[in-house]
Amino acid sequence: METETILITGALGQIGSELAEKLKTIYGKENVIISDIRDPKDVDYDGIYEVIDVLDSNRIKEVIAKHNVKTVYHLAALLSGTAEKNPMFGWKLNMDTLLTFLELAKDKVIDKIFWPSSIGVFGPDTPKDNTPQNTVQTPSTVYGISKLAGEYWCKWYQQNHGVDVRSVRFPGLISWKTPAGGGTTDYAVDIYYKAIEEGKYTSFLKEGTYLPMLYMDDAIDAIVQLMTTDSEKLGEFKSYNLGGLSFAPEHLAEEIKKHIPSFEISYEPDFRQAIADSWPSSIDDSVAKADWGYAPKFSTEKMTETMLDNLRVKLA
Ligand code: AKB
Repeated sequence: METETILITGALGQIGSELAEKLKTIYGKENVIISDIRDPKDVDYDGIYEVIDVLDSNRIKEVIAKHNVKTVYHLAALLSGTAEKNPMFGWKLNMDTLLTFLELAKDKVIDKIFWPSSIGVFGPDTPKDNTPQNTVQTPSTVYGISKLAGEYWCKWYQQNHGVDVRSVRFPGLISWKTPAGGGTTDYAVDIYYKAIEEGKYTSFLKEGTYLPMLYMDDAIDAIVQLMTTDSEKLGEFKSYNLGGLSFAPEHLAEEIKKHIPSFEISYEPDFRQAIADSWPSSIDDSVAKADWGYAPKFSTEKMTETMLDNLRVKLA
């Protein structure tokens, strides 16, 4: 693997904390710079940490110059639930910061960008089952609007300035190392914590709410695969649909009961129900499979076992 210096923004979040470990094993600890807004004294990380507020483009340029960064994984963002509560800040954070990195790539300061989009780009008029790569996109959330606009910006910078930017539309991501924060799919992480801590869970989405989901190991493998694929194979910019799992809260409850028979689920849907209802239930990822060999491995059964085994140790 060719050595490159990498910067990850929002690196203390759910994706970043696991991506950083993976990239360190591939590129070496000295070549992976992680950044977030947290004070360094509150950060427990084995490697190079820089404080970056991603809205401060001068600070970004300073860190990029200091470490001669060539590839950026720009993960800092507000998710669907939080952005809906704070729309102006959600728009600013999600859009301005993407444009900062696209401009830096246009000016050849950096060579390559990974930027996550989301199933949030789809909306109530989108076909719900096996949602195709190219289809109607009518997002009804600030988050979804920002991700869809971001996809078009990426395409524009690629077509007009030759920027190498790569992207996937993440479904809900499930992991045990770092809790999710502010998303509509977060129930599928919270349920495992509460199963271990309290033996019961009140879901903020109602029974029968099917959403596309993915276990974090598969998501991290997808990022690495996409970023190491020859750009000729990818062609015109697209943010790739990623499928994997599709389930509703009661299915996770059934799986958890196989390990914790007394586990109980109840339902108190909140404002996130409307967001979930506007999103797909399952995703057609045939384009990602054909273009760069996307191949998720985790089933709901294997994911549940892995989550419970690891959380039992973590929460002990
Ligand atoms: C959210 O729920 O906002 C995210 C997403 C699907 O992009 N997890």
